[in-house]
Amino acid sequence: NKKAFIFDLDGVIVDTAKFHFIAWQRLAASLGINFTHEENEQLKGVSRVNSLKKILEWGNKTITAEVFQEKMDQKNEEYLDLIKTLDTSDIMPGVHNFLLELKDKNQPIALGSASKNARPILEKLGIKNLFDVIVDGTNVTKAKPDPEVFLSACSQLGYHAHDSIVFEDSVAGVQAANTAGMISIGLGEKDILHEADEVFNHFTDMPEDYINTLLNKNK
Ligand code: G16
Ligand code: MG
Repeated sequence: NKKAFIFDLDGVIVDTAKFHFIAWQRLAASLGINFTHEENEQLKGVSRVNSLKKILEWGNKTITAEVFQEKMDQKNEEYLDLIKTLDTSDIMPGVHNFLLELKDKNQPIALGSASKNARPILEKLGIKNLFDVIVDGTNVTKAKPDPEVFLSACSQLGYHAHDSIVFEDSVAGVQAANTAGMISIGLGEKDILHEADEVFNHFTDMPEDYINTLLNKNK
């Protein structure tokens, strides 16, 4: 009895949202745009390009293609600087144990992230070797809510979408999983992630033996 377990990165495995927020806020300020926490919520799971497009839209600002590229690079440099000190202690509560339990049960594990920085981040966290397949922002052309990232992950693992389970913290990511026909488990607030099949605040809030429950669950 096996399923493909697919994990989002930012907001599920590690709380990088706060660093994305700081980096985007500085970037927005450099363009004379005020960027709020609420707006940052809407950028969760959204690719770098689409995030900048949205910020410009909210700020009613247009820039040339050249400046757009510069600003993207600037944001990423800032972000990389902020995450320099990430280590094992930054793995979100319960995640490490959950991954080890899956390994113990011989279940296939994949990463499905929009981030182009996913691989170096997993290395910093010391858990890259736990993933059988990694699909990130450098491997896909269509961003969440498009299901491409998750479909690619499950097919690389050799599983059908309906035998796959996605762990997501973003609305766009939950929608991507649902569109793919996968079981969607939301990590975060129930009222925001109401489209998910089930929602928990953290992995530590999952009931005893939840992996077995999932293995017997159908979409
Ligand atoms: C993450 C974050 C997004 C971020 C995106 C791109 O996706 O949730 O906020 O904009 O990656 O990241 P980068 O600029 O590092 O390429 P996910 O899918 O891991 O939640
Ligand atoms: Mg996320």
